[in-house]
Amino acid sequence: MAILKSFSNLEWVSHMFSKRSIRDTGFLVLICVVLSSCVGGTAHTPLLNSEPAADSTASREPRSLRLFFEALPDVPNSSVVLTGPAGEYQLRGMHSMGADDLMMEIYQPALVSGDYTVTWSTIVEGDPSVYEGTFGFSVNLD
Ligand SMILES: [Cu+2]
Repeated sequence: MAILKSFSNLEWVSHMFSKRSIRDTGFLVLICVVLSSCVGGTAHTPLLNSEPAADSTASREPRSLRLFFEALPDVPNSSVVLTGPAGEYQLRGMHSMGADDLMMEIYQPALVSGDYTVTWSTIVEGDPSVYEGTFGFSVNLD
């Protein structure tokens, strides 16, 4: 699976072609299969879970965000933006707890009832691709 994932990087594939290092038709077939799975269908995402969870409704004010991936995310090459009723929220202290996660504090302002959107971007260990995505959650403090 790790080998398949690294083949999904188009730059890497064209690099391989330019080096003329492909002599095995089986290898070519493999690349075609991998490329077609990238072009069509739903894009792969390494995001497995989050706190708050996607599409969930929190009844208490969330004070942190945590995103769980299928491999260790690279903190310096990651970004997370939280938007909601007050616009963009200030996050601070992004780190990993070592559980293939990104964790950060929701600094200010405090979250009130409403709908929120998390927009993230990251690179995970063993995969040169830059992944990004969006999910939403709600807060209902009533
Ligand atoms: Cu933490």
